[in-house]
Amino acid sequence: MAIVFIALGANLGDPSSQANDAIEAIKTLTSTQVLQVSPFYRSKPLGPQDQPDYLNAVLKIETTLLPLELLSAVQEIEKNLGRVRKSNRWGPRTLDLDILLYDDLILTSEILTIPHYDMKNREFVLYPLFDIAPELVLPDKQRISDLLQKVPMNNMVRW
Ligand code: ROI
Repeated sequence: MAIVFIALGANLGDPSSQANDAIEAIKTLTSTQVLQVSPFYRSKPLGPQDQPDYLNAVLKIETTLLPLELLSAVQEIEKNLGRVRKSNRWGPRTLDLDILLYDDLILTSEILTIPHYDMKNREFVLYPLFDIAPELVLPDKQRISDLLQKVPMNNMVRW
């Protein structure tokens, strides 16, 4: 069994129902349990500002799926819940599910990078992650509590 943290983001349609649907869908994956769900936050868009605020949250799951199997599974959920992948990488999205951490694995490949390449800089990842895992230490031995000190809330509030 691996312990995995997944970031959830949405800023189109009805973000909270997409988030809840995504959590329900993750619960149905083979040999996967959702252990914790962070509070939902409302964050300012990173990237172009002419898009709605985001709903962001983080989930802690336990799974026997391997990293690439889990990636396919969450991409399938994104697709089923209506995400249209736009050419604009920084544009709005109905649902985004990113694997942040997979045990203490460090993986760099064309398809998947773990830990998530920018997680240490994103308030909308660090704060919900801290809510559910305040003692967490990243594979590079950095503590979530130390990382949090360096990243301001940037007007993020509870959803
Ligand atoms: N900005 C916020 N606040 N939250 C996100 O989840 C998010 N996701 C993205 C980009 C476009 C980088 N901006 C975001 O993919």
